[in-house]
Amino acid sequence: GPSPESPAPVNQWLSAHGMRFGHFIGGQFVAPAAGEYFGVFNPATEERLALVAQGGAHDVDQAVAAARQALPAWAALGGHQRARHLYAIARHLQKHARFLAVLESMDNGKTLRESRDVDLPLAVRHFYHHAGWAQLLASEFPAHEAVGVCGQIVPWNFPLLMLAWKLAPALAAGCTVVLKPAELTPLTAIAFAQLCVGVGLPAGVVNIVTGDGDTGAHLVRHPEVHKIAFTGSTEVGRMIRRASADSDKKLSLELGGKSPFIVFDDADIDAAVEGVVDSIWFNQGQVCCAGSRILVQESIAERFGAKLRARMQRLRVGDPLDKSSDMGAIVDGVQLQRIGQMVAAGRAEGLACWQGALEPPACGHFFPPTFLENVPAAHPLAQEEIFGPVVVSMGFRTLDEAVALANNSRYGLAASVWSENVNVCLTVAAELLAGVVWINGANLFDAAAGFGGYRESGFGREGGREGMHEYLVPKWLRTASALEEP
Ligand code: TXE
Repeated sequence: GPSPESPAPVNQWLSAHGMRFGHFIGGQFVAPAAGEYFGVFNPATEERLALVAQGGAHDVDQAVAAARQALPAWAALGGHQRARHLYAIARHLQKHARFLAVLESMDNGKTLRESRDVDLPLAVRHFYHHAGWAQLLASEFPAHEAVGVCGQIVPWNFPLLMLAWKLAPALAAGCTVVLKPAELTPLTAIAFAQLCVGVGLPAGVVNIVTGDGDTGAHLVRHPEVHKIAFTGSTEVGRMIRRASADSDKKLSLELGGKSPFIVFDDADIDAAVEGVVDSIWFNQGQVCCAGSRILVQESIAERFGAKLRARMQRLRVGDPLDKSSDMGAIVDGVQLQRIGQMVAAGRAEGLACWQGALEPPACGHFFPPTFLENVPAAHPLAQEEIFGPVVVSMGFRTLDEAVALANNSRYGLAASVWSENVNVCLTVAAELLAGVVWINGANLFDAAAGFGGYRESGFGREGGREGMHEYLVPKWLRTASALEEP
């Protein structure tokens, strides 16, 4: 088979920076005020990759000050000039795509096949798409202005892609940004900061402050930040709502999910089984819109289960840089333990549990593809986000029962419907409480489509026209005119 991708270019880059990185503020890398750093590890090897600055209140203040200073000129530049910057960013991401994909896989544990074929192309596409919105701003959003300085907080599951989802619309709208990457995976954001220097983005337009939840909390509380965009856990999303309730901040939250994957008896079963692979074993299941709850019509449940179990056995879990790996590592030991505990609890209760092969690796945080069959609808495994490669299934008889089961969740991010009958698909889609419904497919993303949730999956949309609204404020402008007087 193909030989594993070499980590050498990434190791050279890390060494060239003494394996230590400061914050990116006002166009420069600066040491953290308190002098504190934290370790960032490769989840597949458990090696320490680098030390990264722990952001404190002073660092956040400096970054917000830089973003404020850069705001008037960036907003005044106009959509056409800003579009040139967004195109330049997109081109440079493409130029460095291979390096960034390897860096992402080493930092996060996702397979290189995914970082190379999914994360990087989608991130690039997001900047190209939003360069288009920057150019159309004057005609499509004539009476709007940029919301101002934005604080953006991203999770560890798609570090660079979530950065792109946050930055591209903000920059297109004319906002300046302080972005905080997740503490587990800050390295592609740091590489992105270097890229901003390389393309000549004006200093202070993008600032990156690394750190943990406390760093994020400083950003959320900062009085000069006009908007917070957050992707992460529902718990932290709630804390952010509370922390910003007595401010004038605009807020968008993209939170957890327990998305249903509904298979009717007339579905193409083989295609649906492949759909499950894309749905829950993509990115080790660490996907907010993962189809983690299979609802399968009872008449085909047994056949479907057998095919799924057979397919699971063929998934290869291993070195993320090996192009023949289907699944890589879980992001860290804490997440691995959480996933293991939830599955063990289900097993102990006697739930049927199937797992794919996993050759015990010498080190690293790996978990096999896992399928728990016939899980009761109210069971924690069927209600709580596991955020790992674990799917549960349950049976249904009628279309109405499928809809009721699908909507029996505190979440409402995504849903997937499998049937060869278009009427069934459209009827079900109309009744699902979900921000996106995929028909005979799963995890299909489009920079032009607003992505976001119902219910406790959050509010606000990222992508497309709806996403632009999150970074713009409408302003009605009129001049008193004698002609209009009665
Ligand atoms: O998320 P957190 P964690 C879910 C998933 C996972 C669980 C825990 O179920 O198992 O969350 O993951 C920053 N104020 N998702 O702990 O803590 C934090 O530093 C401001 C779903 O990693 O929500 C990071 O940058 N910011 C999800 C970001 O928030 C704070 C993706 C997300 O971290 C903060 C990730 C605070 N008080 C996890 N506390 C999805 N929907 O995609 C933390 N942060």
